[in-house]
Amino acid sequence: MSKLDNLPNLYIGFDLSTQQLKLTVIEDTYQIVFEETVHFDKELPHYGTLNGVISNGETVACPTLLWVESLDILLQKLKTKKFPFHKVRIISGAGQQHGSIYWSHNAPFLLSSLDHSKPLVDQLKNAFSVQQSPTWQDSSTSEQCRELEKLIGGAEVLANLTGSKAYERFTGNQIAKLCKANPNAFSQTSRISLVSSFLATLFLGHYAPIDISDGSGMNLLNIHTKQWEDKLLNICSCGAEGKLKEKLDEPEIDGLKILGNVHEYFVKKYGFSEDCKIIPFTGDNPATLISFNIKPGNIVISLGTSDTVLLYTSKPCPTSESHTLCHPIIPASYFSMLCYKNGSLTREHIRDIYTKDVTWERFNNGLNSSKPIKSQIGFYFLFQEIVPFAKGIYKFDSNKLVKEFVDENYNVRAVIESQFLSMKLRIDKLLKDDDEKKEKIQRIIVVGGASKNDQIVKILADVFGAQVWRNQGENSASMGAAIKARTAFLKRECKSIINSNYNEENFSLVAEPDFENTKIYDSMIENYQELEKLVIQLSSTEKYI
Ligand code: ADP
Ligand code: XUL
Repeated sequence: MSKLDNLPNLYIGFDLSTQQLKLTVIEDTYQIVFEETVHFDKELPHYGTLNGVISNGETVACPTLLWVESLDILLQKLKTKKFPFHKVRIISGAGQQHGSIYWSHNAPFLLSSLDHSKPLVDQLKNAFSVQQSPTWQDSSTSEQCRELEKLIGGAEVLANLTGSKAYERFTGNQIAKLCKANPNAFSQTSRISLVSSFLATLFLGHYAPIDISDGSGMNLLNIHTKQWEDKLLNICSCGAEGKLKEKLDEPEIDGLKILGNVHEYFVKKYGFSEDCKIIPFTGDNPATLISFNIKPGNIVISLGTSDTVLLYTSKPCPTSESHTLCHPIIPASYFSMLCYKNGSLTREHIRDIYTKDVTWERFNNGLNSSKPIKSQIGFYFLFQEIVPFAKGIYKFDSNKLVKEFVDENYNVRAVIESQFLSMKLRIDKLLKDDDEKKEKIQRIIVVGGASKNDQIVKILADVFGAQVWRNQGENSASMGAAIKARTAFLKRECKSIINSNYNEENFSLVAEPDFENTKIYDSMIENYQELEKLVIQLSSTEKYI
């Protein structure tokens, strides 16, 4: 830790993501000085998770105590490495979006009286009214979604109000399911947190508010007034609107607000300063947005467990396929997002079937030794996809549904191309509707686990006909959270809060497009769109699953 000895101030950003808890530490000039992770399946095997979750059909959840325990494990790793906790000025964090945590009526007492001589997990056993937290991969609430859209006047009305039509993973629909299926658990709940505000709560030792950016992923927040919408609370709580409002408390509109000091537990156990501050935690996608300070003409594509696309928008522009979210730190700003459930886990699945030694190297050999073939298109919805709402694996050769491509190795290329064609199709639609963004995409910034793969990233450049860039650091969400912490510190000192991390030197060009390939992809996109419509139909009849 000697490199940290001369630094006066440190800022921590966490990311409680699907498969890991990650931490990024930066110093005053926004340079990353330390990173650490805890991998759930590997380091907490006693919870029995696979890829960070427990799935039961369409229901996908994570034992809440796993997340609690992972925090002590992560901080213990830092302690072992003699991390200078006392230099941390502000902590912020990010979390996988939409997941919900249900605190019991005992929780406020248990949280405030945490004893540093015992692990968090032993002390918070009775702090939850629901033991498994639904996560963003859950798709079990279609019934609640249709009901919500019906009662509010349609999907478009809901999208205009909340930034999104009804989605299975959005927290309002998860709460509606709980109210119906387990009213007892609902009444035993004193507070509902998102994953982000849950982690902030642990650090504060009292409930942290839901920030408006992560709160935009609930189908409950009016993104214009930035308040909970009573009609939606009513529908999602089986009529117990007032009770739900109490359990959610006011959303926090100031993403840089000091919520309080770190709880004594962390001071005594790890050596944080008593004066270390906690600010609101936000969703992983809003935090990623912060870390890149996106301008018009730039988009961020995250290739993690989920694949997401983030676009700057000057005004809210809800569509039936994208999400509009409030900006996490700039008041009156918004951003647009696309989210795909079939990201890295689906790529891994195809890798494991079609490469003999199950490595990314072998997968990349498959990419290198093939070229785009206009007539071969695949759709790989191993999990219930969000955009489009479809499930199953479908392959087409010259527009005919086939069991397998002539060369089965083509699947490796097709799974990558198909995802990027889908993104391109939808981004073009979003850009067409926004005056400020009519200009062409100039730069794509890639982040997330699969962004390390140069061959995958090369196909991205070809599909979009644009340069692809990467920046320093592994984890953009925890980095964004750390920048948020640093920004809050500057704000306290009344200094400029311009994000000075957005520094060209931090970025490197990783792929240039080959325009010959771009022409082929451009010529495929119309056909792709038609075949996708067919796939949606086939998927709804479940004929080919
Ligand atoms: P999370 O969404 O949980 O934050 P990450 O962004 O760290 O996760 O992404 C994890 C995923 O990254 C893994 O599931 C793995 O499939 C993928 N990944 C890691 N390295 C590579 C690689 N070289 N090529 C393709 N995918 C990779
Ligand atoms: C976004 C979404 C995912 C999670 C993954 O809507 O569901 O990107 O945030 O962590």
